[in-house]
Amino acid sequence: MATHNHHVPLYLWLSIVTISNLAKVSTLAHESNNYIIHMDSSFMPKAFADHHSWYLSTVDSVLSTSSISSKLIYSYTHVLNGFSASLSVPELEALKTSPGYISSVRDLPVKRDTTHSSQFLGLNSKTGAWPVSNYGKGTIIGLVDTGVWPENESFNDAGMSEIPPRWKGECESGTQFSSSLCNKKLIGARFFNKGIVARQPNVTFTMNSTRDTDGHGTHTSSTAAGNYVAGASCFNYAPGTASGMAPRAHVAMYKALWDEGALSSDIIAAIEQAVVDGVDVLSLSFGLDGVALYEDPVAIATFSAIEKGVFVSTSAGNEGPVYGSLHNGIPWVLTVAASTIDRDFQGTAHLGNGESVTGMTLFPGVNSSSTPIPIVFINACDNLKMLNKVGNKIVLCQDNNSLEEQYPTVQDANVAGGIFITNNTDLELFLQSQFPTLFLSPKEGETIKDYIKSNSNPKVSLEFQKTLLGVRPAPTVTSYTSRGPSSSFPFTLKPDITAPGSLILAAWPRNISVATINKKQVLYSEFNLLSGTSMACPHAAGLAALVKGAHPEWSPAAIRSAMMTTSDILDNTLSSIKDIGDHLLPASPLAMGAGHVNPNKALNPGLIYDATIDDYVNLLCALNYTKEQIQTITRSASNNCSSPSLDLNYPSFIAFFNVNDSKSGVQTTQEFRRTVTNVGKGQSTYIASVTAVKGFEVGVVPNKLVFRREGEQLSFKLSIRGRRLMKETVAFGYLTWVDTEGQHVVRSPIVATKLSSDVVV
Ligand SMILES: *[C@@H]1O[C@H](CO)[C@@H](O)[C@H](O)[C@H]1NC(C)=O
Ligand SMILES: *[C@@H]1O[C@H](CO)[C@@H](O)[C@H](O)[C@H]1NC(C)=O
Ligand SMILES: *[C@@H]1O[C@H](CO)[C@@H](O)[C@H](O)[C@H]1NC(C)=O
Ligand SMILES: *[C@@H]1O[C@H](CO)[C@@H](O)[C@H](O)[C@H]1NC(C)=O
Ligand SMILES: *[C@@H]1O[C@H](CO)[C@@H](O)[C@H](O)[C@H]1NC(C)=O
Ligand SMILES: *[C@@H]1O[C@H](CO)[C@@H](O)[C@H](O)[C@H]1NC(C)=O
Ligand SMILES: *[C@@H]1O[C@H](CO)[C@@H](O)[C@H](O)[C@H]1NC(C)=O
Ligand SMILES: *[C@@H]1O[C@H](CO)[C@@H](O)[C@H](O)[C@H]1NC(C)=O
Ligand SMILES: CC(=O)N[C@H]1CO[C@H](CO)[C@@H](O)[C@@H]1O
Ligand SMILES: CC(=O)N[C@H]1CO[C@H](CO)[C@@H](O)[C@@H]1O
Repeated sequence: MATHNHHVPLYLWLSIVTISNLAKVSTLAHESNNYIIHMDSSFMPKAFADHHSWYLSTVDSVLSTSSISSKLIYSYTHVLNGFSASLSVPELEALKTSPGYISSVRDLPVKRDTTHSSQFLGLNSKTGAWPVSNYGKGTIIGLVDTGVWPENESFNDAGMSEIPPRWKGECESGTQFSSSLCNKKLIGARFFNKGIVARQPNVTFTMNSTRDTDGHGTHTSSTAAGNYVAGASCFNYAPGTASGMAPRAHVAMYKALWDEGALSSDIIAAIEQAVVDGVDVLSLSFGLDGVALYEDPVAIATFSAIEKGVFVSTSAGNEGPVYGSLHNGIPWVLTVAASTIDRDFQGTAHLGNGESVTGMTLFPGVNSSSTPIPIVFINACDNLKMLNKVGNKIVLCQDNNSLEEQYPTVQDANVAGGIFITNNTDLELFLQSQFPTLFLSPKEGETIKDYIKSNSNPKVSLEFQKTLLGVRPAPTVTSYTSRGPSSSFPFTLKPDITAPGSLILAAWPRNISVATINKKQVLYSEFNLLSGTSMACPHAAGLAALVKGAHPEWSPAAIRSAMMTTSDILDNTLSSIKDIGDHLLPASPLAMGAGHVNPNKALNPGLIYDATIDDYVNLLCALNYTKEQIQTITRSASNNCSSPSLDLNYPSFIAFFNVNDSKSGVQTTQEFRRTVTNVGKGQSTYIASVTAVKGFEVGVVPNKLVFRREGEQLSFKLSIRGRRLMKETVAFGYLTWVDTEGQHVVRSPIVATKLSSDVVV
């Protein structure tokens, strides 16, 4: 894990590596495993001073005689009622008969999934979200991640306000991490690994402290709230002044993702501590695939966080472009997809005849010598033996849909470099190369092929490290970003929104290598370019901190609604945002949610779709969860299930038309009820407008909302009518409320789909 293979894309690498041997689970009765135990606190006998001593005694009472000490890992009291413990199967069985026991789940491993992205999002110092929110001044963003490299300039505290007096966090010291490393920017640093120790008693940690030995957490935390750093770049690519989305917000790091693994028990402890410490926003760039809400540590711990007013941003995952691949499809959090920004990284090949061609590259090396090198056209570069006979020349390779094979073959070969002619749309997988390379479009490819054909001794010289801004079209939805519907709760449309995720420049630990060139020359950098929904999530977290800074009284659901309904569905060519994972067709809301986040508009949404904790309880009731399953999430034994409803007051709509039976051609109508709150100025009138959903009739009643005062709430009903089994897989359109003065456009996506609406249990 400490060294990384650079032709494996980083975002894939980040998600594969962490599923270490912790995932292997023994079934032998005498062997212990970690469990998370949910308890009903009303059963606590009065003799106990606190929950911790009750849990300790509960665990001790079931331990077999061979156990020498208590195996309690963590007691939880703020986001979960219960504890984690290392238990054998007979011990767990005995525990199930203890007073107050509700349920238990095995401790599951989780998956991990700038200079310029702020400008691309329209952030500037003159108007909008930055000046209005005072750059996030006074808000606190907490991240559960791989730790932080505190010395990096992104965490300097020049210009920062004092630490808010309400802050209860700490800067814990540990291996190569002294508590004096915190300052007014990095205000908290804590680490959680007792779950890993319980699972692997002999484990040795690379760094038993909050110091980042991976880079992921340094990158995500500086993306959310890094301070200004002039002259940032990654080997001269993406040069400029780097800053996070909320450059004046404070950062607190909770390290629970380790080189040695990442377990739910540690993550719940980290989220609990963040809530107790007083963070305003949480950024969680990881998730668990295919688990029910009542077993998902993110769903469970964030429910209480939301209840306490903490906004939670999560990553959708990097398993796209297949439908239903999304994680963190949790109705009370923000689920963020990843898109590109308007920036390309380029290099140029100067041909011997004076012409030149330009392609994409992130090769970090510079060739000071401009001596031209011989070039030879190979066609498909997939034969290592043949390439090795070429000698010190540049090979020109024609991609015939086998770039995944050709690229590593050229890397292993003894050639001077490789130029690929390709249509591949996922080039972020290949750009950070170990050898000099360019990726040319078929058109540029023809120029260089013609040159080679018409010349007896063709030569080129290569030039790297060019950054092109204003690339069109942008944003585009990436193919790797995971798609909805959510298998844990398909009835709210997920993801919610898309944010910059591809080739994002942010801070990096100076001791962790960024690239290897010439087969063994290891390179370091204070900044690195990474891709993934892991990068999109902290963008949204930082922007949510700006909205919260401007509207401290808004609930997490109101902030989410403001971000969703004001997001953009058009790219910088003013046509629909395209999906790289779907032949560059207009991106569906199952890929990008409501649209691309627009922080300046999010400050002034006009209307919001709010939701309360009771609404989320009604939704859990409607899922037919047992009383115990609901209690694991809400922590309350008396959930009011008198009005169950799957129809959450959400700023988006998803309807399933997937009934495949003898009446599948019959028309049916599905209805949604929504209530909007006027957060604009007092009197205003909104008119509904619907863009067509192919094959469906969409109705809105009433289609006019007349508000007399600020804070007033009005309701409407949206109906979608079509065949019980629709013909296409996905159809979509939009409901837009537009005020008559043209000040506000409040847009919600509408999806009809015949994909499965089965819920994971
Ligand atoms: C890590 O550090 C903490 C406190 O600094 C200590 O309690 C714990 O035993 C250490 N863990 C390991 C595995 O060294
Ligand atoms: C842990 O280390 C001890 C002592 O070195 C050894 O006896 C034991 O087998 C090890 N346990 C595991 C699970 O590797
Ligand atoms: C690449 O695009 C060109 C032009 O659109 C097309 O002719 C060619 O078949 C494509 N090649 C591949 C490998 O997809
Ligand atoms: C690409 O071309 C090479 C050589 O012509 C051939 O061996 C290979 O099967 C082709 N690959 C694909 C994916 O078409
Ligand atoms: C970083 O690398 C330097 C030089 O190799 C070394 O002295 C220092 O201890 C390292 N720091 C950490 C925190 O690993
Ligand atoms: C819950 O149970 C009711 C009654 O059996 C059923 O109609 C409904 O479809 C179930 N809901 C879900 C989400 O499975
Ligand atoms: C449950 O909620 C309904 C309204 O949704 C309310 O009328 C009722 O009083 C509540 N019951 C309890 C026990 O709180
Ligand atoms: C409907 O179900 C039948 C039988 O399971 C299956 O063969 C068919 O493909 C399904 N049709 C659609 C449109 O899903
Ligand atoms: C210890 C460490 O990594 N410090 C570096 C953080 O970044 C600044 C500026 O990029 C460097 O000057 C430090 O050396
Ligand atoms: C791609 C390229 O131009 N590579 C050259 C860089 O410089 C070294 C040393 O002069 C050459 O060996 C490479 O071929």
